[in-house]
Amino acid sequence: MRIHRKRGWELPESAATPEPVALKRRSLMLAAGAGAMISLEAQAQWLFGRRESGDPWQRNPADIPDLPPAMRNTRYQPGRAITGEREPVTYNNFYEFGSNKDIWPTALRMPTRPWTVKVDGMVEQPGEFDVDDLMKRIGLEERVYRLRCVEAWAMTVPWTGFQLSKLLEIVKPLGSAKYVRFETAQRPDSMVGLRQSWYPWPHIEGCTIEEAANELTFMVMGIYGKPLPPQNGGPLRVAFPWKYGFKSGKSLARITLTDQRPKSFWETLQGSEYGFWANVNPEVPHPRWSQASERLIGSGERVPTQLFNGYGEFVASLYTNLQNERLWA
Ligand SMILES: Nc1nc2c(c(=O)[nH]1)N[C@H]1C(S)=C(S)[C@@H](COP(=O)(O)O)O[C@H]1N2
Ligand SMILES: [Mo]
Repeated sequence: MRIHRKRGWELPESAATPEPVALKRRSLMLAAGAGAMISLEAQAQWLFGRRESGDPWQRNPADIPDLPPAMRNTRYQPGRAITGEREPVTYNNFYEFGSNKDIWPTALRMPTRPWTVKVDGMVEQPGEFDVDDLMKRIGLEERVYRLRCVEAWAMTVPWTGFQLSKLLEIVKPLGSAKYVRFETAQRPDSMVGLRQSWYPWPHIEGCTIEEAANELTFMVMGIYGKPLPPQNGGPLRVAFPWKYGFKSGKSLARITLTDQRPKSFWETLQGSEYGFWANVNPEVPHPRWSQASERLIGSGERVPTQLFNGYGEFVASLYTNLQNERLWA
């Protein structure tokens, strides 16, 4: 298969944090609880891995199993504070549920289990995978990634998931596969935004096979150690931390390997503003605003935008022979 991974970038196992982050968080809670007289039941809930029943932005723990503890991969350092837990799960872009940022209560009505994702097209071993089986088969890790929306806001988010390349190893892309197409599920019962028929549903996004195989491309199933809620693209979404957020398709139903460059949802809507590559670049303004700085959700602080959102060491080499392409927006 045509997947070239830069082995030289990989760190020895010993460089990763040996401690499951979820457990660490729980023992911190216990330490706090000792002083604050948190009830025994509350402490037991943390010990046994139950989600707080008071997380209104999560579906009922009875519907979705807890995530197994995942170790944080310290190879990816965000270089700024993690955004407070509440913001990333209550400030979202997910047009299938509506075009404002407050869609989380609507999105929570979408059941995310059972859920399968079809992987098809130019692969030796196509299949339809149950997401929980896939997670057990591949294993999970935590990565703290910067997230940069094209609208010039940003967050810093601990995602739990697995590298997309590991799924590609299972399905074995054919030599003819040049692109990967990501298709979001269409669930008209809960996705009320689908009624806005002027949008080109389903939501499609795409990347090259080299981008898909890059070590940064991450399939996300959790956030802050908890199952990924629907508003963030639960149960399974992709994350390209060096690209504008709109490239990261949510609640995926299908992943297709193809020799045709996928035409994305946003490109179809407004190709002059939202192109295929959409790599973050502070020096290339959006037609209607500057991309030189970004606003951090939570603190409200304005910080300079970084080329490739700060991930150039991992991805710049993907683009050296593509000078004629519109790489930035
Ligand atoms: N299916 C689908 N995926 C989507 C979107 C969408 O509207 N529909 N919005 C995108 C945009 S514009 C951004 S910035 C990110 C936001 O992800 P978050 O809500 O987890 O921060 O999701 C992306 N993925
Ligand atoms: Mo976005």
